[in-house]
Amino acid sequence: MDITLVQGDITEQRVDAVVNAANSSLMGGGGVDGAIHRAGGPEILRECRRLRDTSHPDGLPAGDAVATTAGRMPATWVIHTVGPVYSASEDRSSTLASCYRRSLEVAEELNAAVVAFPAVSAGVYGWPMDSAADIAVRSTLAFSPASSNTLSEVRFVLFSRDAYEAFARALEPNS
Ligand code: AR6
Repeated sequence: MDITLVQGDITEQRVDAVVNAANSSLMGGGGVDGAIHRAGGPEILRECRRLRDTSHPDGLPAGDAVATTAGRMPATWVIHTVGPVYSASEDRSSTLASCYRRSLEVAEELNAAVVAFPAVSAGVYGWPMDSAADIAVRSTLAFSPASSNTLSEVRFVLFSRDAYEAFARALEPNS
């Protein structure tokens, strides 16, 4: 499984699944969540509503992940995950690591080969970028795919140059 870095807009990626940094309501929001719903169109929200009406009446807990269509985006699926809000007084790293692990598990269930992640929690949820990048890279490297695994590439798609550089630094010791 290759790990690659791209600076750009995740909604434009030709991948099997894009991961959304959603909130527990699954009803959309700002940041990458807003961009994904805008680019994918109303079909995504329709499926999110269906999930709330069936499997997730109380919403999606932080650290978990669930898939919907990607609507009009080039990708096939959106994997919605909910990052933890950053706290200086409480260590929530394991919840952030769980976002990556659970999203990759869902990607495997979908037989996805290429999955694109944004920097989960590193925007509205306030996680410092260097730490968010470190957790993203480490939890992806620690992921042990099932033997039937189809995953070939995990692509981190970073919106800003600063975010890209933070992820490049996090990857350095492993390159
Ligand atoms: N492509 C790639 N990355 C993006 C894009 C994009 N199109 N747009 C923003 N980013 P955030 P969070 C980057 O705030 O911190 C929402 O309202 C952004 O620059 O999207 O997990 C949800 O509904 C940042 O580096 O997600 C939740 O309420 C990273 O994506 C809440 O925000 C994540 O920033 C989740 O906050």
